[in-house]
Amino acid sequence: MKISRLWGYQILDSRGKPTLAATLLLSDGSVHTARIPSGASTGLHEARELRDQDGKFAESMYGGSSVYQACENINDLVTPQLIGHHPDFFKADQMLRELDTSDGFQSIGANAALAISISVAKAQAHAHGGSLARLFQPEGSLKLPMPMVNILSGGAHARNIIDIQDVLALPHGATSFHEAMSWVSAIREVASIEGSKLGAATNLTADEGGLAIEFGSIEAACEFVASCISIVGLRVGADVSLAIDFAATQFYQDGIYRLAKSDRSYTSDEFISYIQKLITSQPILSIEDPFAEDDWRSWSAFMSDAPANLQVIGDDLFTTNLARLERGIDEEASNAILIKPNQNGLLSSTLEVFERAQSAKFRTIVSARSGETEDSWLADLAVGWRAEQIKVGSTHGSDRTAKWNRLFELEATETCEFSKPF
Ligand code: 2PG
Ligand code: MG
Repeated sequence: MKISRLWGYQILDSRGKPTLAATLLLSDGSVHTARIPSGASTGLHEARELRDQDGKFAESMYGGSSVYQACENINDLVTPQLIGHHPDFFKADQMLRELDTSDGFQSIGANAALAISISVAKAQAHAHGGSLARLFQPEGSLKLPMPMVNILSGGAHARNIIDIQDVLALPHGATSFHEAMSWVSAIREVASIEGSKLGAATNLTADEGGLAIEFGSIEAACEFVASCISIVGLRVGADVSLAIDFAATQFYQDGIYRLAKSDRSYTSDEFISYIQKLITSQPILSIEDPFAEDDWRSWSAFMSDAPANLQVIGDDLFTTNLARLERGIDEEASNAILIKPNQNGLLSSTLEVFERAQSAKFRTIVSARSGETEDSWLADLAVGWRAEQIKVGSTHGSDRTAKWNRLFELEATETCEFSKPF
């Protein structure tokens, strides 16, 4: 089977913002589309998402956020090189690297690059007669990741209504994927009812389908979610624990961590002590980006004294970049990594980062972005790569359920085990 046609074009994401899709037509008439997500709390070291801030498309109705140039890069530069070839994402990625030798796809755009990578991989899976998950793991039982599910949103995803970005539920006591989802779904519904009692407009959701309920402190937000876990009849800490994404780069400036809602400011050393207290006073099993993306010293200092069972995830710290991960391994900056393909730009090099993390015994959490689409390739990657965990936001919003529902589908139709990382 060969590639007959390939189009790059602009679509809308879950925030109503332009993003990019690529549709590939194979010689057997099958069609393979990849839709690309986009972050809000983006890391400084991510590959470049090309938007039309200047150039000939800057005057479009989207006010500089359109991706027409990235689409044109696909249609004019990439498509002619792929037509007539068998779909092979490693080879396509190699061609993209040669086409744009800059760091992070400054020229063609990482959004354009990833759309090619994923659409070619989807077509390749079809040519092999199976799903994208089975492209990576052709035989044997598949492993479904432990879900990490957003209950409360703050930070850049909910007008800073809480100082941190997410309070998530981690159903580590569940014995199957569907049981884990039934637990977090119940917690999300109870949180909505309890939130209304506090006077919050719980019909309005945040960027990832989570609740945007105002809390004056991180502790109050944690206590609220812990109480919701109890209300549904689950054991806090034994069945379900909390995971926090601080997204601390967002509130760090000139050496100071400033929590505006709590009206507190901390130096790096003070913030290390603050986090140490928080994880002992709250049922927290996982923390993400507790320190800013370039505050390496604080990460290592915190890790040298962290409880052995605490998961410490680097997201903006690593930006799914191999060199940054190597530094993190050397400096023992964390023990887990968030894997976001669009931070990297290519499927093959995202896989390389993933495998390096596994070989260093880092936990792996495959993650969606806050701006998402109805595409579900991320779920297939998580399963095909045997990631331990997955984070795609809340249980609300079809941009989110597209991924959960793909995992339900795999659970129902394939022989699967369930990841138990804790
Ligand atoms: C994160 C992600 C997803 P964004 O920080 O982990 O929750 O957010 O896509 O806005 O970077
Ligand atoms: Mg994050």
